Amino acid sequence: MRIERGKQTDPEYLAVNPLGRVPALVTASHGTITEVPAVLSFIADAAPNRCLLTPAGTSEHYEALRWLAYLSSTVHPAFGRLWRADRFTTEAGCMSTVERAAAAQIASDFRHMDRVIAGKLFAVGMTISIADFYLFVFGRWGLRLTPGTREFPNLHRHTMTIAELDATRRAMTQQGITLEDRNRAPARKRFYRFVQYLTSQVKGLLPVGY
Ligand SMILES: N[C@@H](CCC(=O)N[C@@H](CS)C(=O)NCC(=O)O)C(=O)O
Repeated sequence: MRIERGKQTDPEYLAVNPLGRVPALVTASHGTITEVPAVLSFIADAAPNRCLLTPAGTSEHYEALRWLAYLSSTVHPAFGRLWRADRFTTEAGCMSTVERAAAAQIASDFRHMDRVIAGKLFAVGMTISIADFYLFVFGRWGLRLTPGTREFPNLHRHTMTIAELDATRRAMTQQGITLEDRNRAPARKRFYRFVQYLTSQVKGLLPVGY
Protein backbone atom coordinates (compact mmCIF):
# COMPACT_ATOMS: atom_id res chain seq x y z
CA MET A 1 0.00 0.00 0.00
CA ARG A 2 1.34 3.46 -0.88
CA ILE A 3 1.13 6.13 1.79
CA GLU A 4 2.68 9.53 2.17
CA ARG A 5 5.43 10.14 4.67
CA GLY A 6 4.01 10.69 8.17
CA LYS A 7 0.62 9.12 7.35
CA GLN A 8 1.39 5.73 8.90
CA THR A 9 -0.80 6.47 11.93
CA ASP A 10 -3.83 7.65 9.93
CA PRO A 11 -6.87 5.42 10.54
CA GLU A 12 -6.92 4.23 6.90
CA TYR A 13 -3.39 2.89 7.21
CA LEU A 14 -3.91 1.49 10.73
CA ALA A 15 -6.74 -0.56 9.26
CA VAL A 16 -4.12 -2.17 7.02
CA ASN A 17 -1.29 -2.42 9.55
CA PRO A 18 -2.42 -1.77 13.15
CA LEU A 19 1.25 -1.36 14.13
CA GLY A 20 1.46 1.79 12.02
CA ARG A 21 4.68 0.82 10.31
CA VAL A 22 5.66 0.53 6.68
CA PRO A 23 5.92 -1.53 4.56
CA ALA A 24 2.58 -3.30 4.18
CA LEU A 25 2.00 -5.33 1.05
CA VAL A 26 -1.61 -6.04 0.15
CA THR A 27 -1.66 -9.24 -1.91
CA ALA A 28 -4.44 -10.97 -3.82
CA SER A 29 -3.38 -14.42 -2.62
CA HIS A 30 -2.17 -14.03 0.97
CA GLY A 31 -3.91 -10.99 2.45
CA THR A 32 -1.80 -8.18 3.89
CA ILE A 33 1.84 -8.97 4.53
CA THR A 34 3.84 -6.79 6.92
CA GLU A 35 7.37 -6.95 8.39
CA VAL A 36 10.20 -6.57 5.90
CA PRO A 37 11.50 -10.18 5.99
CA ALA A 38 8.00 -11.52 5.27
CA VAL A 39 7.41 -8.96 2.51
CA LEU A 40 10.76 -9.78 0.89
CA SER A 41 10.11 -13.53 1.11
CA PHE A 42 6.79 -13.03 -0.62
CA ILE A 43 8.50 -11.02 -3.38
CA ALA A 44 11.12 -13.76 -3.84
CA ASP A 45 8.37 -16.40 -4.10
CA ALA A 46 6.40 -14.25 -6.54
CA ALA A 47 9.35 -14.15 -8.98
CA PRO A 48 10.90 -17.62 -8.72
CA ASN A 49 12.83 -17.22 -12.00
CA ARG A 50 14.84 -14.37 -10.43
CA CYS A 51 16.18 -16.70 -7.72
CA LEU A 52 16.17 -14.00 -5.06
CA LEU A 53 16.13 -16.58 -2.24
CA THR A 54 17.78 -19.92 -2.85
CA PRO A 55 15.63 -22.93 -1.86
CA ALA A 56 15.43 -24.17 1.75
CA GLY A 57 18.10 -26.74 2.43
CA THR A 58 20.93 -24.72 0.86
CA SER A 59 23.47 -22.82 2.97
CA GLU A 60 22.68 -19.64 1.01
CA HIS A 61 19.06 -19.87 2.11
CA TYR A 62 19.94 -19.80 5.80
CA GLU A 63 22.58 -17.16 5.22
CA ALA A 64 19.96 -14.91 3.60
CA LEU A 65 17.55 -15.52 6.51
CA ARG A 66 20.35 -14.65 8.93
CA TRP A 67 20.85 -11.32 7.16
CA LEU A 68 17.13 -10.54 7.19
CA ALA A 69 16.87 -11.33 10.91
CA TYR A 70 19.95 -9.30 11.80
CA LEU A 71 18.88 -6.30 9.74
CA SER A 72 15.34 -6.26 11.10
CA SER A 73 16.14 -7.03 14.73
CA THR A 74 19.32 -5.00 15.18
CA VAL A 75 20.12 -2.49 12.45
CA HIS A 76 16.63 -1.21 11.61
CA PRO A 77 15.67 -0.54 15.29
CA ALA A 78 18.96 1.34 15.80
CA PHE A 79 17.89 3.80 13.09
CA GLY A 80 14.56 4.09 14.91
CA ARG A 81 16.41 5.15 18.07
CA LEU A 82 18.55 7.60 16.10
CA TRP A 83 15.75 9.31 14.22
CA ARG A 84 12.86 8.83 16.65
CA ALA A 85 14.68 9.20 19.96
CA ASP A 86 11.56 10.71 21.55
CA ARG A 87 10.03 7.22 21.55
CA PHE A 88 12.81 5.89 23.75
CA THR A 89 12.88 8.41 26.56
CA THR A 90 10.32 10.52 28.37
CA GLU A 91 13.02 13.04 29.34
CA ALA A 92 13.57 15.71 26.69
CA GLY A 93 17.10 16.16 28.06
CA CYS A 94 17.95 12.52 27.37
CA MET A 95 17.19 12.57 23.65
CA SER A 96 20.73 13.35 22.61
CA THR A 97 22.02 10.51 24.80
CA VAL A 98 19.68 8.07 23.03
CA GLU A 99 20.78 9.45 19.64
CA ARG A 100 24.48 9.20 20.49
CA ALA A 101 24.12 5.61 21.68
CA ALA A 102 22.15 4.72 18.53
CA ALA A 103 24.79 6.33 16.27
CA ALA A 104 27.50 4.33 18.04
CA GLN A 105 25.47 1.12 17.61
CA ILE A 106 24.99 1.84 13.90
CA ALA A 107 28.71 2.53 13.43
CA SER A 108 29.48 -0.78 15.12
CA ASP A 109 26.94 -2.61 12.91
CA PHE A 110 28.35 -0.95 9.80
CA ARG A 111 31.85 -2.10 10.83
CA HIS A 112 30.53 -5.64 11.31
CA MET A 113 28.70 -5.71 7.95
CA ASP A 114 31.67 -4.17 6.17
CA ARG A 115 33.85 -7.03 7.41
CA VAL A 116 31.26 -9.69 6.57
CA ILE A 117 30.85 -8.58 2.94
CA ALA A 118 34.57 -8.03 2.28
CA GLY A 119 35.47 -9.90 -0.92
CA LYS A 120 31.82 -10.63 -1.75
CA LEU A 121 29.81 -8.99 -4.47
CA PHE A 122 26.55 -9.40 -2.56
CA ALA A 123 25.43 -10.14 1.00
CA VAL A 124 25.20 -13.86 0.28
CA GLY A 125 28.23 -14.52 -1.90
CA MET A 126 28.19 -13.81 -5.60
CA THR A 127 24.48 -13.81 -6.44
CA ILE A 128 21.97 -11.15 -5.56
CA SER A 129 19.26 -12.00 -3.04
CA ILE A 130 16.47 -10.28 -1.13
CA ALA A 131 19.01 -9.60 1.66
CA ASP A 132 20.78 -7.12 -0.64
CA PHE A 133 17.70 -4.97 -1.06
CA TYR A 134 17.20 -4.70 2.69
CA LEU A 135 20.90 -4.04 3.27
CA PHE A 136 20.77 -1.32 0.62
CA VAL A 137 18.19 0.60 2.68
CA PHE A 138 20.70 1.05 5.50
CA GLY A 139 23.65 1.69 3.19
CA ARG A 140 21.59 4.46 1.61
CA TRP A 141 20.46 5.93 4.93
CA GLY A 142 24.03 5.71 6.19
CA LEU A 143 25.19 8.10 3.45
CA ARG A 144 23.73 10.85 5.67
CA LEU A 145 25.65 9.82 8.78
CA THR A 146 29.14 10.54 10.10
CA PRO A 147 30.71 8.08 10.40
CA GLY A 148 28.53 6.61 7.71
CA THR A 149 28.49 4.33 4.70
CA ARG A 150 31.39 6.11 2.99
CA GLU A 151 33.74 5.24 5.85
CA PHE A 152 33.15 1.51 5.25
CA PRO A 153 34.51 0.67 1.78
CA ASN A 154 32.86 -2.74 1.32
CA LEU A 155 29.50 -1.49 2.52
CA HIS A 156 29.83 1.59 0.32
CA ARG A 157 30.71 -0.52 -2.71
CA HIS A 158 27.66 -2.71 -2.04
CA THR A 159 25.40 0.33 -1.68
CA MET A 160 26.61 1.76 -4.97
CA THR A 161 26.25 -1.62 -6.76
CA ILE A 162 22.62 -1.92 -5.71
CA ALA A 163 21.94 1.79 -6.36
CA GLU A 164 23.07 1.39 -9.97
CA LEU A 165 20.70 -1.48 -10.81
CA ASP A 166 17.93 -0.48 -13.20
CA ALA A 167 15.33 -1.88 -10.80
CA THR A 168 16.67 0.27 -7.94
CA ARG A 169 16.73 3.38 -10.09
CA ARG A 170 13.15 2.75 -11.20
CA ALA A 171 12.00 2.15 -7.60
CA MET A 172 13.67 5.33 -6.34
CA THR A 173 12.18 7.39 -9.16
CA GLN A 174 8.77 5.92 -8.42
CA GLN A 175 9.15 6.85 -4.72
CA GLY A 176 10.40 10.37 -5.55
CA ILE A 177 13.70 9.80 -3.73
CA THR A 178 17.34 9.87 -4.73
CA LEU A 179 20.35 8.07 -3.32
CA GLU A 180 21.37 10.91 -1.00
CA ASP A 181 18.04 12.45 -0.11
CA ARG A 182 15.85 12.00 2.88
CA ASN A 183 12.56 10.33 1.92
CA ARG A 184 11.13 13.01 -0.21
CA ALA A 185 7.71 13.70 -1.61
CA PRO A 186 7.30 13.27 -5.39
CA ALA A 187 8.70 16.14 -7.49
CA ARG A 188 5.24 17.61 -8.18
CA LYS A 189 4.44 17.75 -4.46
CA ARG A 190 7.85 19.25 -3.60
CA PHE A 191 7.33 21.94 -6.24
CA TYR A 192 3.85 22.69 -4.86
CA ARG A 193 5.28 22.99 -1.31
CA PHE A 194 8.03 25.27 -2.59
CA VAL A 195 5.47 27.53 -4.25
CA GLN A 196 3.46 27.56 -1.00
CA TYR A 197 6.60 28.52 0.91
CA LEU A 198 7.43 31.34 -1.53
CA THR A 199 3.85 32.59 -1.39
CA SER A 200 3.94 32.65 2.42
CA GLN A 201 7.21 34.60 2.35
CA VAL A 202 5.96 37.10 -0.19
CA LYS A 203 2.68 37.55 1.69
CA GLY A 204 4.66 38.51 4.79
CA LEU A 205 6.18 41.40 2.83
CA LEU A 206 2.92 42.67 1.36
CA PRO A 207 0.60 45.15 3.09
CA VAL A 208 -2.32 43.50 4.96
CA GLY A 209 -5.19 42.63 2.59
CA TYR A 210 -3.07 41.10 -0.18
N1 LIG B 1 9.63 -4.37 12.07
C1 LIG B 1 9.11 -3.54 11.01
C2 LIG B 1 9.80 -2.19 11.09
C3 LIG B 1 9.28 -1.27 10.06
C4 LIG B 1 9.65 0.17 10.32
O1 LIG B 1 10.13 0.56 11.39
N2 LIG B 1 9.39 0.97 9.30
C5 LIG B 1 9.66 2.38 9.41
C6 LIG B 1 10.02 2.95 8.06
S1 LIG B 1 11.50 2.30 7.47
C7 LIG B 1 8.39 3.07 9.85
O2 LIG B 1 7.30 2.57 9.64
N3 LIG B 1 8.56 4.23 10.41
C8 LIG B 1 7.45 5.04 10.81
C9 LIG B 1 7.29 5.05 12.30
O3 LIG B 1 8.12 4.46 13.01
O4 LIG B 1 6.33 5.71 12.73
C10 LIG B 1 9.29 -4.20 9.66
O5 LIG B 1 10.18 -5.05 9.50
O6 LIG B 1 8.55 -3.91 8.72
